Amino acid sequence: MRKYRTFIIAVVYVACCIFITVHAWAEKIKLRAGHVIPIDKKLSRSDIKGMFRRGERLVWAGEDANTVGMPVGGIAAGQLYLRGDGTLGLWQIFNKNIFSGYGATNYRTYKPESPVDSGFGVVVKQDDKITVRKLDRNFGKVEFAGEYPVGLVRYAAGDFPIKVELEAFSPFIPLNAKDSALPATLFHITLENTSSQTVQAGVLAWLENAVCLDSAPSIHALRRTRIVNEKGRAMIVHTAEKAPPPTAAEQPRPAVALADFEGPDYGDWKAAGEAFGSKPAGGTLASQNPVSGFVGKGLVNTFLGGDGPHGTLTSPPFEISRKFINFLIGGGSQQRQTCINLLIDGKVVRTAVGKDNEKLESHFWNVEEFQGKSARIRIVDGASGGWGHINIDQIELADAPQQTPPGELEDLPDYGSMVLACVNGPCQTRTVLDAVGGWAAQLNAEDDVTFPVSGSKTAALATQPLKLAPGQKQTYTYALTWHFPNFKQGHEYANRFNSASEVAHYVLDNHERLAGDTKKWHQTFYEDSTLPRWLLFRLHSTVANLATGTCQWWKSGRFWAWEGVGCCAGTCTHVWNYAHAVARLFPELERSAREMQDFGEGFHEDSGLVGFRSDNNYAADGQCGTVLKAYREHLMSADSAFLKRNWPRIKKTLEFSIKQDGNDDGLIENSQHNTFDINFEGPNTFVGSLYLAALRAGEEMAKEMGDEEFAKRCRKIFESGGKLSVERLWDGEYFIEVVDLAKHPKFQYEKGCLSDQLFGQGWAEQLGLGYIYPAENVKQALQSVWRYNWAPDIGPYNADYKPERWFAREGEPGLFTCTWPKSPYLPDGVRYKDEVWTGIEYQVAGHMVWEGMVEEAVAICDGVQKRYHPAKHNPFNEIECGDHYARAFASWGVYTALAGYEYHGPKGHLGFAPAVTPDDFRAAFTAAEGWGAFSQKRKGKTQLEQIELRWGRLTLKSLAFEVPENFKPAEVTLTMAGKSSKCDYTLNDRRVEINLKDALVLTPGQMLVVTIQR
Ligand SMILES: [Ca+2]
Ligand SMILES: [Ca+2]
Ligand SMILES: [Ca+2]
Repeated sequence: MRKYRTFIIAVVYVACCIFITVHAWAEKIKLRAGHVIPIDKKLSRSDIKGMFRRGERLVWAGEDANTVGMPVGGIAAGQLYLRGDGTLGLWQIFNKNIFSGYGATNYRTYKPESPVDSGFGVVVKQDDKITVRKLDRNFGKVEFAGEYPVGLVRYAAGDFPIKVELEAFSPFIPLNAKDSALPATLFHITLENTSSQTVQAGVLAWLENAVCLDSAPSIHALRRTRIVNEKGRAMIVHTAEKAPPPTAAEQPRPAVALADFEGPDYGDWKAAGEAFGSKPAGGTLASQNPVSGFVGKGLVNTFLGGDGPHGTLTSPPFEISRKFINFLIGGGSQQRQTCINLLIDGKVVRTAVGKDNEKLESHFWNVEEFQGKSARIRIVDGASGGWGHINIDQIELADAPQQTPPGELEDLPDYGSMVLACVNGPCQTRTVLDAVGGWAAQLNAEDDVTFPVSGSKTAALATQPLKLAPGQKQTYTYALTWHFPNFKQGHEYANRFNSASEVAHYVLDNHERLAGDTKKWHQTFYEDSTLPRWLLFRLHSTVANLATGTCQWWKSGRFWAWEGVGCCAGTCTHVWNYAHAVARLFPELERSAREMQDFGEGFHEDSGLVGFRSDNNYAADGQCGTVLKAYREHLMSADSAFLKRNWPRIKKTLEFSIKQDGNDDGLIENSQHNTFDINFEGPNTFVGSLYLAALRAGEEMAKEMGDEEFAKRCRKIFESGGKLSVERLWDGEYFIEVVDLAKHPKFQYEKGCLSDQLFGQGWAEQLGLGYIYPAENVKQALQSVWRYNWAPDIGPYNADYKPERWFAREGEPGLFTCTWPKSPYLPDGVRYKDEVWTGIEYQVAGHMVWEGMVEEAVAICDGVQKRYHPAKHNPFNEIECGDHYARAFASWGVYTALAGYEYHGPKGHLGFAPAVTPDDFRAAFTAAEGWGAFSQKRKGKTQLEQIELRWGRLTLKSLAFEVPENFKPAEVTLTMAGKSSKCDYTLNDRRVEINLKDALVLTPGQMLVVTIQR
């Protein structure tokens, strides 16, 4: 529990004090001339007041909502976006390996695309005329008001009698991972008649058959779409199946050669740029690995002069006179960069890339749908880095694919099923579609239809328009579900379901509970809280990363993650050091990562090394963090089973770090690989504080396990380390790194101010482990991070010091990784020094809250919120090395800090010490088996605490709260279920701790009231 805290917000004299302190500080310190980050952040009183205002739900409309892509699929079930206008986008649910980038290009403004046709529309029948208005940006006034996990879009138009509210979400119930990991999205569409006359209205819903979305161009199969009624539900069921063998009449015609690249030049193909030269290659080119698999003596090979050059090679127009185009392809795998494209009317309709392999392999496109059309082929080399070239040969038109398909249909990653189900049946689809006419008449309403995968069909469900009186509302419920089980490690969801239909029935059979619990969480977290609504939005938005390509939940039960979507494998220990959200909301997922990865596959029994990507490699920060995470996972458990099972390996993990320390003095001084993808080469408090916090966690766990000897050893090393760190690493204002720059000139920070210098202290607060350095040093160092590293506008500093990757633009605020405010800037210093990472910002902000720097903490979060305004960037996609970066899960550490949350599941201990508005505070909390709302009110001589359970169960054996200064409790009363009793308590400084004689177990709806009387 924190002992010093800023309680009063935006009070004039506080602002004045800050102003005065800042000036006194600025006079004392001589800043390096190039350090252009202002010490006075010039936050006005009204700025601060605005940040702390409770405020309303955030709403964005028009262009402002353009970039919105809110994940609305289940945890680890792919990545499906609800876009700003309520349409669906992205659709990465087909097990395709998506690499979203190394970060350099990710921070850009764009609208998420949609490769699948789907949507909803309002059907209105007036004067016997039936019309449909689609729920999209063209409806009229369209507002996005989604708060993860519940998407919300409102539609209204002056020329339309119906106002619409669309809710879209996947069931999301903290502590119930399985029901939150459904490959499903629920839609509630509420129509309201806002006119003065009765209107007949209903809903039209449509969904394309996108089964085999990626493999369709290169397989010969059929899509099948059925419209069925099951359990009173109208359902579109999309599947795919094998195509029957060709009949005699369909016997293949002879193939037509398009190009074999055997001539002395490219003939009538036109080369542009440098990469293709003037003639086909004769095989392997200079300094290239051996090229094989081509036919004859010539081929297209753009490794001419290495990977550097770019260019294109374009065929003359030809008629697509067969069902397939066959060719051989090798080289780079970059989409749009090293590819062969089929162009019709100048548009790319088919594309293929290599597999980062010089060997050419056969590939084909199914072009049945384009037969008779004129087309061209263009081979593209637009890449310069590794594998920045392409190899092509032997292009022909044929009636049969030259290659066997990429596997049996049933084994393809995108083979499976999709369902759109409506509970408001029965539908009158054909009648409605025909009456509407136009585009609607093209929609498919047949009971059962099969067609080649190369074609596309969109099926529809339309409800019969019903009478709506003026002011009357009607809600329609839909479930979109998918089932694509052919993922390399399998999907957890496929253990429970065999098809999208099964998922749909499960979701709708349990609709009331699944939707009810999801909305109860939304209500508890957003609606009932006293915290600023925008801040709640920000801190919960990152949780959406769970429902993106970043996270996987395997068939084995193991939770696994990239760092960002498709980038940097292996639930990296040092990136996940920052992540708190998953551990607090779905602790079973984090426990599985500990047991099945860190203390499982990635654990080295001989040494205690935890391979930081489940491999053989050591990361100093990740190794220490693993011990901290293990303790946190224990705290979030209902009993000690997790600790007991894993203790031997947790202890070995810590012993590995102690071995790095070498002499038990509490300082690690050897080479320390870490999350900045470099090694620190001397003692520092970034790794050092994590090490000391890990020793404290080790001490606590050893005590619980009855290993007194190890507990004592941890304590001793910890105490020495804290003392020596101050002696050797304290520069008077913050902690530095002691390193010999002559020996290690690269990647050190030495006298710099590293934002993460107190990372382990922040962790210690999260886990109730207390101070690891003297409180005054911690506070001053954190002040220094604020003063020296947070810029209200990153522009001026980044103009001089360009970051490796831009995650903030001129005019935007941000916290730099590392600066050198008082000593020469180290151009070769710590990698990523000039970048802004949201994960570090949340880590620092969370710690600031614990140390009483609440305004600074909230200002940092406000900076993130400003950068991720949807006019610029998708507010649900915080970027670092790739999209939906896992480090951003650190936001939950800010949330728990704001509530002053402390919890020990096996001990049944729960405590709160709100950091904002402690006189009237309310917020959601999670525990090992249940969640609910905590509230605190202070009035006169009474401090009232209410712990209300809303889901699951909560076992309590002890409680802790914080009273104001000079508040001397005289009596503490517990009330539950109408029964009150006085109880014993202890008072330590401002901390009131209550030990219950008998454990209490709260069930949903029950409330425990604690009255502390002065
Ligand atoms: Ca050839
Ligand atoms: Ca190239
Ligand atoms: Ca040492």
